[in-house]
Amino acid sequence: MILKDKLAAQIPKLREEAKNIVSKNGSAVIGEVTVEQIYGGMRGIKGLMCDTSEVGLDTGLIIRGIPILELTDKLPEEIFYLLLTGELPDHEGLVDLQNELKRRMDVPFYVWNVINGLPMETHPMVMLNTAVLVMENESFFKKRYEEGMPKDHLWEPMFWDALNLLARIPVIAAYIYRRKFNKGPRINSDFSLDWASNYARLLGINDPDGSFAKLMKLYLVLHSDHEGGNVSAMATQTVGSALSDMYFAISAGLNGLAGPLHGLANQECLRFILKLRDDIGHPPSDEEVKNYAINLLNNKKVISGYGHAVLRVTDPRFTAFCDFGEQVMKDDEIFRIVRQLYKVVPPILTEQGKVKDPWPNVDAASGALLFHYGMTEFEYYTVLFSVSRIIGLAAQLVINRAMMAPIIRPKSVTTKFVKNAVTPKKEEKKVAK
Ligand code: HAX
Repeated sequence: MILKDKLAAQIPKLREEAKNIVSKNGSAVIGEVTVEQIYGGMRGIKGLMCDTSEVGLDTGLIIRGIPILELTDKLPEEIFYLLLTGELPDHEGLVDLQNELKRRMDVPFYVWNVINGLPMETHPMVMLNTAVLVMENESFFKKRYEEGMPKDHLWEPMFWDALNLLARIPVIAAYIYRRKFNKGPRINSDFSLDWASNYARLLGINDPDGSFAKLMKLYLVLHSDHEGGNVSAMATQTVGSALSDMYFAISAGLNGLAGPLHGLANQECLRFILKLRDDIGHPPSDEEVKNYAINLLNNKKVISGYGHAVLRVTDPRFTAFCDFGEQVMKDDEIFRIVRQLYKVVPPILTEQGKVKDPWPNVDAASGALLFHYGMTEFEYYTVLFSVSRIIGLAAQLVINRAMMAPIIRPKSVTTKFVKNAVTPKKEEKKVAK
């Protein structure tokens, strides 16, 4: 397979490069850790390797050197290829990858049984994660590891696990949507379609002009990766570093993505916009939106969709969604509120002075666009995010095994240790006098 051969050809050079960097500069200091960082979720500590993408404070997501706004016309499959190899595929490479995914789309029957056995009240993220975990018995990685495959080859079964999971995940996710929200029976795949367009078809959303499929392509590209330190990426890579297989590792990441400060924020964000609309009771003026936001902050609530642990500018992914909205649904009432919030919230958060990033993140716009197409079940939105993010999580897992990355095991410290570390020693006290 073209993608796998390309990766196989790159790996020896990458390993050599990493080995040289460490042997020549192993003790070089590239950062320091402050007490504030230890107590503050390790924010800003440089302690993880991730070459698939980076998130600059003032640039947002850059995938393998290409800003995300230059990738909005690409297919998610192309992004997977790019994440793994650092290059976009040519036509042959893309078709080869698409054919591999199509060959692997069949979902084992027991997955349907397991999903069907869950209570209807189950959150769609639990359905998705259960389906991922239950397929663990099929892991090539696990089988090869148990057979004693040497460490330097283990990336290969991880790669095949990634393809299987990527191929199946839209089929499973679409079924979850249809079952959970009584949308009718499962729809069959159309093998002539690309990965995202087929997912759009399987969801069964009415799409006479094909713009919902376009939104799906954009959505699945924009959420695909966000470097290595976010909750889902770090959870996935930590679990993977114990040589747990792809299914265990991705499942760990999805559990993190299901948190309201991370992937669940898109559900919370639309809930917030709909409540704003209902509470105000008519199409709101900018002033009314502003007062509503101020009132929320006064009541110690967060404004969903605003702020970011790393970014300090408007998230370019928000910009990409807004551009799409401007073209397709300029006068939609919910999309209008998204634009009003963008106008009034950043100055309020800036004035409040507490928030480090007063700008919108990716979740501030995505839900409004989905809502426009009648996908009003916002509990499902994090599943969409997951389908996309699995592209990046899987690529990172393959690369980390290719690089034979060691088990992740940072050192924790106690309060006593911190107190001792910040108390001047006797000699220092004397000098200070
Ligand atoms: N509204 C109100 N207050 C906010 C805020 C917001 N949107 N964003 C941050 N703050 C507050 C924090 O709660 C914190 O308050 P305390 O000191 O009282 O605890 C203070 O401002 C400083 O926080 P920060 O350093 O600026 O932000 P963090 O790195 O701690 O947190 C979050 C980043 C994204 C979690 C945060 O901005 C937030 O809760 N935003 C709203 C939820 C959201 O949109 N999440 C989606 C993020 C994107 C993502 O990962 N998607 O998957």
